[in-house]
Amino acid sequence: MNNSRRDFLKVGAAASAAVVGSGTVTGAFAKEFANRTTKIPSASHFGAFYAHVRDNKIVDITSQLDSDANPTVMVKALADRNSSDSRVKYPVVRKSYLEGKGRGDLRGKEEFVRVSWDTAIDLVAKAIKKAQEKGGNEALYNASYGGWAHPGAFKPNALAGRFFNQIGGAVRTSGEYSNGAAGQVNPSIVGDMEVYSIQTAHEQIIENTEVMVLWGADLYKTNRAGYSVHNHRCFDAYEEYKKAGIKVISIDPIYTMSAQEFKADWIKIRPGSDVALMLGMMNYLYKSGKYDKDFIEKYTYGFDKFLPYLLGKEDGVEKTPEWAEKLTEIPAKTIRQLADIMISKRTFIAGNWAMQRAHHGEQVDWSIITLASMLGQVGLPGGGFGFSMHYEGGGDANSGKNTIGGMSQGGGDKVKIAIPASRMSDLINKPGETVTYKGKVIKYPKVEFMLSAGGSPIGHQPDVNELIEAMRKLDTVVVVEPWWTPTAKMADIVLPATTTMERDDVAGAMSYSADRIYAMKKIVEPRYESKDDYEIFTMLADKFGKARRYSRGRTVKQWLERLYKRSSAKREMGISFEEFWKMGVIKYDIPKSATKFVRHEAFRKDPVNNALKTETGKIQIFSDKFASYGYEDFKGHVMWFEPAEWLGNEELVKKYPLHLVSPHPTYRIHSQLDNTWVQNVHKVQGREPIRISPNDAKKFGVKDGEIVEVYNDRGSLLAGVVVTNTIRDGVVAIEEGAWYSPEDAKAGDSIFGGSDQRKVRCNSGQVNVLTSSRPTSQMAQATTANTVLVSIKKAGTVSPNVAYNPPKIIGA
Ligand SMILES: Nc1nc2c(c(=O)[nH]1)N[C@H]1C(S)=C(S)[C@@H](COP(=O)(O)OP(=O)(O)OC[C@H]3O[C@@H](n4cnc5c(=O)[nH]c(N)nc54)[C@H](O)[C@@H]3O)O[C@H]1N2
Ligand SMILES: Nc1nc2c(c(=O)[nH]1)N[C@H]1C(S)=C(S)[C@@H](COP(=O)(O)OP(=O)(O)OC[C@H]3O[C@@H](n4cnc5c(=O)[nH]c(N)nc54)[C@H](O)[C@@H]3O)O[C@H]1N2
Ligand SMILES: [Mo]
Repeated sequence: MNNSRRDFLKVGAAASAAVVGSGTVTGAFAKEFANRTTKIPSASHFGAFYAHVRDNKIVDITSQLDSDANPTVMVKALADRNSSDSRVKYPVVRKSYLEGKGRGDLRGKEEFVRVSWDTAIDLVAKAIKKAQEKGGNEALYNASYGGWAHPGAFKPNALAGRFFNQIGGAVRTSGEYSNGAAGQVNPSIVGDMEVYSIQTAHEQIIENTEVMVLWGADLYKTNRAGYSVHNHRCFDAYEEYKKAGIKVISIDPIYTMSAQEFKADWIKIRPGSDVALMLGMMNYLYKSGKYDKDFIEKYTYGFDKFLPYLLGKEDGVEKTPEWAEKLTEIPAKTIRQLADIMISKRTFIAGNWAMQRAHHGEQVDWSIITLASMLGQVGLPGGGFGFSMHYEGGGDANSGKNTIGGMSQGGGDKVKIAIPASRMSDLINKPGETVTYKGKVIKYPKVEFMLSAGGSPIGHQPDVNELIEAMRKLDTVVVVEPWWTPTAKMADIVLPATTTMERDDVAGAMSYSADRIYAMKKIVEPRYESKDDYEIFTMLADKFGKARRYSRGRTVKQWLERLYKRSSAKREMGISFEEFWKMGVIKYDIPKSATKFVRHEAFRKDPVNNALKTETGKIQIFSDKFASYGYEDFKGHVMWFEPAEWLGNEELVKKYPLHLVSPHPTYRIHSQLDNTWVQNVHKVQGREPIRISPNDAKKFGVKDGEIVEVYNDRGSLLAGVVVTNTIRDGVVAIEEGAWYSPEDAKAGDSIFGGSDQRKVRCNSGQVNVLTSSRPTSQMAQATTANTVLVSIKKAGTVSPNVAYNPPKIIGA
């Protein structure tokens, strides 16, 4: 083994150290700067950083280079965001709501009135009690999704959940937007969600992998930010992938950042057709006798029950490469070649999550697992599959130590209704109706009260026009936010939260490497009247006589110390909390043995003692349990189901000829940072870019740099054209997360106008006005944000985009 491969992590560290010490002139500037500012350590999803502060102002942000190997520009925008004009300054209440008139129909359209904290908290508590009287706790909906607000221990969604649990619970969500289809079925297929599991170590890939198939995985882009605090070390590893000469094949409608970096071969798949491609490959592998019969025999169950389908004996349609060519538009010859390369070389399939955020998304990982089983390399170093290489530095070796956890939601939830994430509009619109979910049936209760903290439903929910109309039916909507996001604008009561820069917190990182604990120290004083999420929910709990139970009488510092107690730093290394807080960061070594980790190796070595937690202990190519559910659109084995919207739908394509995908943003986390200067790097005339191929641009008569209207039956938006060869013909891409703002938002402020929600164009390019809330299937009921057809045309006259303006506030 060559040294540079083995030692790449060390090399990465040395390279960043060199940056710190370089240059005498810059050194002098740094010294002068240091004399005038205080340097305070903190951490974010974008990386660990120091804030340089003078007179309660953040004058610069620099990265903690020994914890962030390859910083991105996004971390710099955090200062701007903190002091942005789009901060929520005071508690406010929508005018008619405050006047006791309700008028939920005016949500998002009406000005707010500044009130005191007492009044605001009182009104929230009253609304909760009113809803409880009407429908019990089932009338309360805790819409605090996800935990993407920040990487600290005091996550707003956990704090909200903790509050509701103290008062008997609320309706919650189950599963995710991220991987709500695959994550719900994988455990029954391979005994683990796989989407959040430690991946085969980079070192094993570098040493052993000959072919890396990026099946929609954009490693370079989605690893720019992390759920905890991204260390960006994977980019050093990827350099070693390149040096090791790994052949990279990218199967994606976009020639992604990663494809470009790796100079990958590009398979320009039609969105939504990957399962057909895989079935074509599997059919070929079977008929040519090239597949790994021993692996199938020893490690899988039910191949014989899948074969009749693959060979067309069940439905009269054999899933040949020619059959797959028609669906995928990938030549049958290429399909065979792809299968041949993968069976003859040590091949690693890096799956993604976007493919399963699509109609019948449940089939995607299952097909990859079935294909990988036929290839027979599961559990071999550098072979098999991984569904998280693109996430949280997947491939990072694990320290084997404990970092630090977050605040728990505690017990007390008596509601027991968790609706699948992404069913939120249905929840509001369809009380009394039922929904199937993983073999069970859930009845939607009638919700009256909705609270969101630490997430942005008007950002994340598909078919956002449907959600806006649904939210207007509720009795009360409460949003806890530091910024005037479109979700805050849709509230009756907005409670201004401090940011992580305005209070103390801690973060463990990363999910897979588990080798850092960061102090997230208070950097500046809270802006205006904002309060910490913890304080806000303690105040609310107090209205129900539960403040003591909520807080256990502990201050934030006391909680942090308590959470820290369980870390290896305290338990094994004996570092006191005070020492940690003074140092600002704790680093654990990664043992050499961890770099040998190969996913599923234990199962491969001993499938009896290390049986998978599945029905048979083996990989379920067929699942009797799944078959027993009797669903129309999800059966006992992998199948090709035609998506409701895709380029293969000849009728629909006449009206809406382009497939729209909405990848995760390169310069944001979802909607976060959309209100900062860093967006100038990519926005076009202040709107979200739409990527389109040169052929399509010509066909639709649109030019690079101009604003166009993108539309379908669900809505329309304005986006800025980027003509590029890096997207396949027939496909356009708009990244998710632009702040919704209808074109008729009043000039001077940004209160939504628009009597007909579906007709008003979104002026900033929020892609979810176009996506559909159709579920993946009766099984997982997950989001299908990538199953969308649209058309585009010239925009005509446009007005300024006021998405980032606060609304009009009376008395402020
Ligand atoms: N079309 C389309 N839609 C998608 C997706 C897609 O691929 N395509 N992806 C989906 C996926 S996978 C996800 S995970 C979701 C993400 O959806 P969200 O989780 O809603 O995304 P964020 O915009 O990160 O929301 C975090 C919110 O927390 C707020 N916040 C930050 N700090 C604090 C704090 O200290 N206190 C409080 N109270 N709030 C704070 C931020 O301002 C922001 O509004 O989007 C989903 N939506
Ligand atoms: N910078 C940044 N990083 C992030 C996030 C962020 O907001 N910003 N969000 C984080 C979160 S919450 C999540 S869930 C993950 C998301 O991780 P992913 O879901 O994997 O990421 P996406 O960017 O949505 O999609 C990746 C690729 O899938 C391709 N794709 C779309 N449809 C198809 C299809 O039908 N077939 C194939 N083969 N490819 C398709 C897209 O073109 C895109 O290039 O990213 C995480 N990382
Ligand atoms: Mo996600």
